[in-house]
Amino acid sequence: MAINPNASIEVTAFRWVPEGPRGLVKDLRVRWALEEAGLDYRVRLIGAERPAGYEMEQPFNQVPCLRDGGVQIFESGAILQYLGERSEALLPREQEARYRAIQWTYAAVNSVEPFVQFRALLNSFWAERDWATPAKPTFDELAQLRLGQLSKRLGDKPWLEDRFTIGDIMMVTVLRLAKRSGQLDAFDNLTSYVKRGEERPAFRRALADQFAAYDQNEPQGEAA
Ligand SMILES: N[C@@H](CCC(=O)N[C@@H](CS)C(=O)NCC(=O)O)C(=O)O
Repeated sequence: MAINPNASIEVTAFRWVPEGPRGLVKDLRVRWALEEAGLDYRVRLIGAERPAGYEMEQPFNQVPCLRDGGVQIFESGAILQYLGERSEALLPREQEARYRAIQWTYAAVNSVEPFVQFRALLNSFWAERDWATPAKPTFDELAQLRLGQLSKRLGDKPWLEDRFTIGDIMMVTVLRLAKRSGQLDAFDNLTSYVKRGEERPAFRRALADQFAAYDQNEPQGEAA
């Protein structure tokens, strides 16, 4: 277990969320990367009432943020890249391979996640809005297009490039959201890719730790 209250690296996470988003909150990406790298870290749990000045750490008042000595960054992609620079287990050292990994983190959050995420929101937070149901086919169509292209590119490879990298951490966590909405049903190789990621011991530890926080805490002003 790499969680260590005295560690220099600190990541923010929610102390409690309702059932729906459990296992999908984006501190999971960072926890997973830290576990893969074998780096010690501590988790700062926050609630609906953000700590004073938190928006100076994360301008959108979201999780995750990372602190490591004098370094303070937000955005899970930037955080994964930072951790990749700390550990070759996450990011190859050779320049071309390094950027091939990094490109997939951008692809995951920019080319795939928007369609998958908005579709998931239409099923949850936005479900009661009168525009939610009519909007679903559009997001499904866009998600299916991107997922089909990704499926073709992955083919029968285990990972996006010739080894596991931060690109896979980002893509698998994005695809887990797609899986929840049934968007992966048509893509056997993407379903297996997600399973391969979820079977990694580091992922399992990260997920268990995220759930442990929710199980140990009660909502404090969060919408239950
Ligand atoms: N682009 C950001 C997104 C972070 C994000 O969406 N965080 C969500 C949890 S998964 C959050 O904090 N939501 C609460 C809010 O927006 O107030 C990243 O990848 O770090």
